[in-house]
Amino acid sequence: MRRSIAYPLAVATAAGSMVVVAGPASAHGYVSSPPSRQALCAQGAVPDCGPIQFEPQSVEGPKGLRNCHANLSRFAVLSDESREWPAKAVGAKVSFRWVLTARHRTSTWEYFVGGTRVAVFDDGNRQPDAVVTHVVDLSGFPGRRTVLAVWNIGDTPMAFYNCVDLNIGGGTESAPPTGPSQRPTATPGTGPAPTQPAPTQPAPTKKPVKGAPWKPGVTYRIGDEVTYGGVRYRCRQAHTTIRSWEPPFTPALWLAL
Ligand SMILES: [Cu+2]
Repeated sequence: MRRSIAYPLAVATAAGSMVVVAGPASAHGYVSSPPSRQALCAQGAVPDCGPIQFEPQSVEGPKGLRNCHANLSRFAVLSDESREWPAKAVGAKVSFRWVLTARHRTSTWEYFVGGTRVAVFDDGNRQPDAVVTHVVDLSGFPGRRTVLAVWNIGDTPMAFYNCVDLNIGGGTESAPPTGPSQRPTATPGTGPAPTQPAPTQPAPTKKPVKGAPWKPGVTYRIGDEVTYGGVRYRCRQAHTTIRSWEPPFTPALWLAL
Protein backbone atom coordinates (compact mmCIF):
# COMPACT_ATOMS: atom_id res chain seq x y z
CA MET A 1 0.00 0.00 0.00
CA ARG A 2 1.19 3.46 -0.70
CA ARG A 3 -0.12 5.07 2.42
CA SER A 4 2.22 3.17 4.64
CA ILE A 5 4.52 4.92 7.03
CA ALA A 6 8.07 3.88 6.32
CA TYR A 7 9.95 3.56 9.54
CA PRO A 8 13.68 3.45 8.94
CA LEU A 9 14.54 -0.19 9.22
CA ALA A 10 18.27 0.30 9.24
CA VAL A 11 18.83 0.80 12.90
CA ALA A 12 21.99 0.36 14.85
CA THR A 13 21.08 -1.46 18.00
CA ALA A 14 22.85 -1.04 21.27
CA ALA A 15 24.71 -4.23 20.53
CA GLY A 16 26.06 -2.65 17.38
CA SER A 17 24.42 -5.06 14.99
CA MET A 18 22.86 -3.62 11.90
CA VAL A 19 19.46 -4.46 10.59
CA VAL A 20 19.32 -3.83 6.90
CA VAL A 21 16.21 -4.46 4.88
CA ALA A 22 16.19 -3.89 1.18
CA GLY A 23 13.44 -1.90 -0.40
CA PRO A 24 10.90 0.42 1.13
CA ALA A 25 9.77 -0.62 4.53
CA SER A 26 6.07 -1.12 4.72
CA ALA A 27 4.62 -0.67 8.13
CA HIS A 28 1.12 -1.93 8.68
CA GLY A 29 0.14 -4.07 11.64
CA TYR A 30 0.21 -7.41 13.40
CA VAL A 31 -1.08 -9.22 16.46
CA SER A 32 1.33 -8.62 19.31
CA SER A 33 -0.62 -10.36 22.06
CA PRO A 34 -1.10 -13.23 22.41
CA PRO A 35 1.97 -13.32 20.22
CA SER A 36 1.36 -14.21 16.59
CA ARG A 37 3.93 -16.32 14.81
CA GLN A 38 5.46 -13.21 13.27
CA ALA A 39 5.60 -11.61 16.72
CA LEU A 40 7.44 -14.63 18.09
CA CYS A 41 9.91 -14.32 15.25
CA ALA A 42 10.35 -10.58 15.82
CA GLN A 43 10.89 -11.11 19.52
CA GLY A 44 13.48 -13.77 18.84
CA ALA A 45 11.39 -16.34 20.71
CA VAL A 46 11.43 -18.50 17.58
CA PRO A 47 14.79 -18.43 15.81
CA ASP A 48 15.76 -18.55 12.14
CA CYS A 49 12.57 -17.07 10.75
CA GLY A 50 14.18 -15.12 7.94
CA PRO A 51 13.00 -11.65 6.89
CA ILE A 52 9.71 -11.77 8.80
CA GLN A 53 11.60 -11.10 12.02
CA PHE A 54 12.29 -7.56 10.82
CA GLU A 55 8.79 -6.76 9.61
CA PRO A 56 6.12 -8.77 11.41
CA GLN A 57 3.60 -6.15 10.36
CA SER A 58 4.00 -6.93 6.66
CA VAL A 59 2.10 -10.19 6.09
CA GLU A 60 -0.15 -8.66 3.48
CA GLY A 61 -2.06 -10.38 0.71
CA PRO A 62 -5.33 -10.24 -1.15
CA LYS A 63 -8.46 -10.62 0.89
CA GLY A 64 -9.85 -14.11 1.32
CA LEU A 65 -6.68 -16.08 1.94
CA ARG A 66 -6.72 -18.65 4.71
CA ASN A 67 -3.08 -19.27 5.50
CA CYS A 68 -0.49 -17.82 7.81
CA HIS A 69 1.88 -16.29 5.27
CA ALA A 70 -0.44 -14.59 2.78
CA ASN A 71 1.13 -16.63 -0.03
CA LEU A 72 4.37 -14.67 0.33
CA SER A 73 7.25 -17.05 -0.27
CA ARG A 74 9.65 -14.96 1.77
CA PHE A 75 7.38 -15.45 4.77
CA ALA A 76 6.65 -19.14 4.13
CA VAL A 77 8.10 -20.05 7.52
CA LEU A 78 4.88 -18.77 9.05
CA SER A 79 2.98 -21.70 7.57
CA ASP A 80 5.66 -24.25 8.42
CA GLU A 81 3.92 -26.54 10.88
CA SER A 82 7.14 -28.47 11.45
CA ARG A 83 8.33 -25.50 13.44
CA GLU A 84 7.51 -25.87 17.08
CA TRP A 85 5.40 -22.77 17.48
CA PRO A 86 4.85 -22.25 21.17
CA ALA A 87 1.17 -22.09 22.11
CA LYS A 88 0.17 -19.47 24.64
CA ALA A 89 -2.04 -20.79 27.43
CA VAL A 90 -5.18 -18.68 27.59
CA GLY A 91 -8.67 -18.78 29.01
CA ALA A 92 -11.79 -19.24 26.92
CA LYS A 93 -12.07 -15.51 26.22
CA VAL A 94 -9.00 -14.14 24.56
CA SER A 95 -8.01 -10.51 24.05
CA PHE A 96 -6.23 -10.11 20.74
CA ARG A 97 -4.16 -6.96 20.56
CA TRP A 98 -3.04 -5.53 17.25
CA VAL A 99 -0.33 -2.93 16.94
CA LEU A 100 -0.77 -0.84 13.81
CA THR A 101 1.99 1.31 12.45
CA ALA A 102 -0.11 2.38 9.50
CA ARG A 103 -3.68 2.98 10.53
CA HIS A 104 -5.45 2.00 7.34
CA ARG A 105 -9.17 2.39 7.03
CA THR A 106 -10.69 -0.90 8.01
CA SER A 107 -13.63 -2.90 6.78
CA THR A 108 -13.54 -5.90 9.12
CA TRP A 109 -11.40 -7.94 11.46
CA GLU A 110 -11.97 -11.68 11.26
CA TYR A 111 -10.92 -14.60 13.42
CA PHE A 112 -10.87 -18.18 12.15
CA VAL A 113 -10.22 -21.53 13.77
CA GLY A 114 -9.77 -24.20 11.15
CA GLY A 115 -12.34 -23.36 8.49
CA THR A 116 -14.72 -21.69 10.92
CA ARG A 117 -15.07 -17.97 11.31
CA VAL A 118 -15.54 -17.53 15.04
CA ALA A 119 -15.70 -13.74 15.20
CA VAL A 120 -15.97 -10.69 13.02
CA PHE A 121 -15.71 -7.02 13.98
CA ASP A 122 -17.00 -4.48 11.47
CA ASP A 123 -15.24 -1.12 11.58
CA GLY A 124 -17.36 0.42 8.85
CA ASN A 125 -14.37 1.69 6.89
CA ARG A 126 -13.15 3.85 9.77
CA GLN A 127 -9.58 4.53 10.72
CA PRO A 128 -8.57 2.44 13.73
CA ASP A 129 -6.42 3.46 16.66
CA ALA A 130 -2.77 2.52 16.74
CA VAL A 131 -3.59 -0.30 19.10
CA VAL A 132 -6.75 -2.33 18.56
CA THR A 133 -8.04 -5.00 20.93
CA HIS A 134 -10.78 -7.56 20.33
CA VAL A 135 -12.14 -10.02 22.86
CA VAL A 136 -12.99 -13.31 21.16
CA ASP A 137 -14.87 -16.14 22.83
CA LEU A 138 -13.02 -19.34 21.93
CA SER A 139 -14.80 -21.57 24.45
CA GLY A 140 -16.00 -23.80 21.62
CA PHE A 141 -12.43 -24.62 20.65
CA PRO A 142 -10.59 -26.04 23.64
CA GLY A 143 -7.05 -27.29 23.46
CA ARG A 144 -4.23 -26.44 21.15
CA ARG A 145 -5.47 -24.36 18.24
CA THR A 146 -4.12 -22.05 15.62
CA VAL A 147 -6.23 -18.93 15.23
CA LEU A 148 -6.01 -17.02 11.97
CA ALA A 149 -6.55 -13.32 12.63
CA VAL A 150 -7.28 -11.16 9.57
CA TRP A 151 -7.32 -7.39 9.16
CA ASN A 152 -9.34 -6.48 6.07
CA ILE A 153 -8.38 -3.05 4.76
CA GLY A 154 -11.24 -0.76 3.82
CA ASP A 155 -9.84 1.11 0.85
CA THR A 156 -7.72 -1.55 -0.86
CA PRO A 157 -8.26 -5.19 -1.86
CA MET A 158 -5.66 -6.25 0.68
CA ALA A 159 -5.66 -7.87 4.10
CA PHE A 160 -3.13 -8.71 6.79
CA TYR A 161 -2.77 -12.20 8.18
CA ASN A 162 -1.60 -13.51 11.53
CA CYS A 163 -1.53 -17.03 12.91
CA VAL A 164 -1.71 -17.19 16.68
CA ASP A 165 -1.03 -20.50 18.42
CA LEU A 166 -3.04 -20.95 21.59
CA ASN A 167 -3.78 -23.52 24.22
CA ILE A 168 -7.38 -22.64 24.94
CA GLY A 169 -9.23 -23.27 28.16
CA GLY A 170 -7.89 -24.11 31.56
CA GLY A 171 -8.29 -20.80 33.27
CA THR A 172 -6.56 -17.52 32.88
CA GLU A 173 -3.45 -16.69 30.98
CA SER A 174 -0.59 -18.61 32.47
CA ALA A 175 2.63 -20.07 31.27
CA PRO A 176 2.31 -23.55 29.82
CA PRO A 177 3.61 -26.29 32.08
CA THR A 178 7.30 -26.77 31.61
CA GLY A 179 7.28 -30.45 32.35
CA PRO A 180 6.16 -32.92 34.97
CA SER A 181 5.89 -31.22 38.30
CA GLN A 182 8.68 -32.23 40.57
CA ARG A 183 7.63 -33.68 43.84
CA PRO A 184 10.29 -34.63 46.31
CA THR A 185 9.58 -38.01 47.76
CA ALA A 186 10.62 -38.71 51.28
CA THR A 187 12.47 -41.93 51.62
CA PRO A 188 10.87 -43.81 54.50
CA GLY A 189 12.90 -43.90 57.62
CA THR A 190 15.41 -41.22 56.74
CA GLY A 191 14.03 -38.45 58.81
CA PRO A 192 12.06 -35.41 57.83
CA ALA A 193 11.11 -34.94 54.23
CA PRO A 194 13.35 -32.58 52.32
CA THR A 195 12.14 -29.06 52.05
CA GLN A 196 9.53 -28.73 49.36
CA PRO A 197 10.81 -26.48 46.60
CA ALA A 198 8.62 -23.62 45.56
CA PRO A 199 5.90 -24.72 43.18
CA THR A 200 6.61 -24.16 39.54
CA GLN A 201 6.19 -20.48 38.83
CA PRO A 202 5.06 -19.03 35.56
CA ALA A 203 8.00 -17.91 33.49
CA PRO A 204 9.04 -14.51 34.78
CA THR A 205 7.80 -11.80 32.50
CA LYS A 206 10.27 -9.11 31.63
CA LYS A 207 9.17 -6.19 33.73
CA PRO A 208 10.54 -2.92 32.50
CA VAL A 209 12.45 -0.84 35.00
CA LYS A 210 11.51 2.83 34.90
CA GLY A 211 13.92 4.71 32.69
CA ALA A 212 15.80 1.60 31.65
CA PRO A 213 17.07 1.37 28.08
CA TRP A 214 14.45 0.45 25.49
CA LYS A 215 14.70 -3.19 24.42
CA PRO A 216 13.00 -5.43 21.87
CA GLY A 217 10.82 -8.24 23.17
CA VAL A 218 9.58 -6.32 26.18
CA THR A 219 5.93 -5.66 26.93
CA TYR A 220 5.44 -2.04 27.92
CA ARG A 221 2.33 -0.56 29.44
CA ILE A 222 0.97 2.93 29.18
CA GLY A 223 3.09 5.20 31.32
CA ASP A 224 6.24 3.08 31.31
CA GLU A 225 9.35 5.13 30.74
CA VAL A 226 12.43 4.15 28.78
CA THR A 227 15.61 5.73 27.57
CA TYR A 228 16.75 5.50 23.99
CA GLY A 229 19.55 7.44 22.36
CA GLY A 230 19.87 9.61 25.44
CA VAL A 231 16.20 10.64 25.28
CA ARG A 232 13.50 9.62 27.71
CA TYR A 233 10.20 8.35 26.37
CA ARG A 234 6.86 7.50 27.91
CA CYS A 235 4.77 4.64 26.53
CA ARG A 236 1.49 5.84 24.99
CA GLN A 237 0.02 2.47 24.00
CA ALA A 238 0.65 -0.91 25.54
CA HIS A 239 2.63 -3.08 23.16
CA THR A 240 5.42 -5.61 22.88
CA THR A 241 8.47 -4.16 21.24
CA ILE A 242 10.29 -5.44 18.19
CA ARG A 243 13.47 -4.38 16.52
CA SER A 244 12.91 -1.50 14.10
CA TRP A 245 10.21 0.00 16.34
CA GLU A 246 12.59 2.03 18.44
CA PRO A 247 10.92 5.02 20.11
CA PRO A 248 12.15 7.70 17.69
CA PHE A 249 10.36 5.88 14.85
CA THR A 250 7.14 5.03 16.61
CA PRO A 251 5.53 8.26 17.80
CA ALA A 252 2.21 6.46 18.05
CA LEU A 253 3.72 4.33 20.77
CA TRP A 254 6.22 6.61 22.50
CA LEU A 255 6.09 10.21 23.66
CA ALA A 256 9.46 11.95 23.95
CA LEU A 257 9.79 13.66 27.33
CU1 LIG B 1 -0.40 -0.71 4.42
